[in-house]
Amino acid sequence: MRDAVLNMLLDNVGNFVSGEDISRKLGITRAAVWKYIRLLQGQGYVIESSTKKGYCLRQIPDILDKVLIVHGLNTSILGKNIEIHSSIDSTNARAKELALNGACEGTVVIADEQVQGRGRLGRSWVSPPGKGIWMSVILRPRLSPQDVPRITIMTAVAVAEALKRCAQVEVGIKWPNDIVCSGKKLCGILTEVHAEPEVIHYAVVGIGLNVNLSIEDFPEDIRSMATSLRIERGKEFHRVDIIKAILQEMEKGYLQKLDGDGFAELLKEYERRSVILKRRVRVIGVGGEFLGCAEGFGEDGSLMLRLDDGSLQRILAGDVSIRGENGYV
Ligand code: BTX
Repeated sequence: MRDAVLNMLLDNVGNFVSGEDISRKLGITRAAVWKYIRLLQGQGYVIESSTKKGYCLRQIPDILDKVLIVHGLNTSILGKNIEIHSSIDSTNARAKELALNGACEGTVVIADEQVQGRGRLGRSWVSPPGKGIWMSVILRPRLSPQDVPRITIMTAVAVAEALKRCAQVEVGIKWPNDIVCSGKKLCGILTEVHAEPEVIHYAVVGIGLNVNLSIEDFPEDIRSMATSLRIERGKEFHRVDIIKAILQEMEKGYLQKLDGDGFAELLKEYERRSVILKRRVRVIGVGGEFLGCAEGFGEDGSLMLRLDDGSLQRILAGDVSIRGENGYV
């Protein structure tokens, strides 16, 4: 019932809704309406109340409230099932568990805090409470397993588009899985799949986006290479607005851009935003380290690297890190 009251207020943000209308529509007493209004106020919603006019939602807090995410979310798959945690080990770990147990495609797991947020290759992802988007999406793509990197590419472009729309920020993409701003890491994407040679059972796409972190929120050893929207734009953002925009952009990409002409178009967009294309980069992999010029990206999401001896090397995203010749980018 609290959610229904909130939905009515959200349908009329900035305008009064009478207590009588709410009580009639929801079939509850005026006293019960007042009880839910008090509850919402206690959760940070600024609701003006007037004995004559009723209730008016004036301000929405930056909290991960499922009602806020679902309200006006015009997707058909992504976000139809949403699980929100105040604290969790890792949203990717939880999403994988759900996917294994048959959770539907488009299930989203979001946490206010992760205590064991994970990056690639066993690295950790700093995910303090209340300040970032730590989210994982379950997909069941009909792609061949070797094309899985396309999902990371699609997600990177979707996040970039969402950030342009919601935070007026132009970000770059650093192959294979980073979103960068001012040469620093703003967001990381971790795509994990459960597949057999011919078929993908599920993919879990984890997105870690630093929204309202200040520099002190990052451990000292990554301060020189990490950033947040707040640091870049000098103001705070509502995480829910960005979550919705990401889900909408991701769904568009998922349905239209993972194969055929759609993917060719997506790759162009990816290349336009790439911060390594036509630049010399250092590739650090299990087999060692080498330098070359990033010439382009393959249909399978691999990096084409021109080595100094003139040969072209195809690098798969899985197990490498990329650095600029002299630093992170
Ligand atoms: P990555 O392996 O490319 O990056 C991890 C590295 O980035 C770390 O070793 C550290 O140097 C640096 N780093 C750690 N935390 C942050 C941060 N908050 N901002 C900037 N740099 C950082 C990137 O892996 C993929 C990260 C995905 C995170 C999401 S969050 C939701 C989901 N759940 C989960 O456990 N992981 C994903």
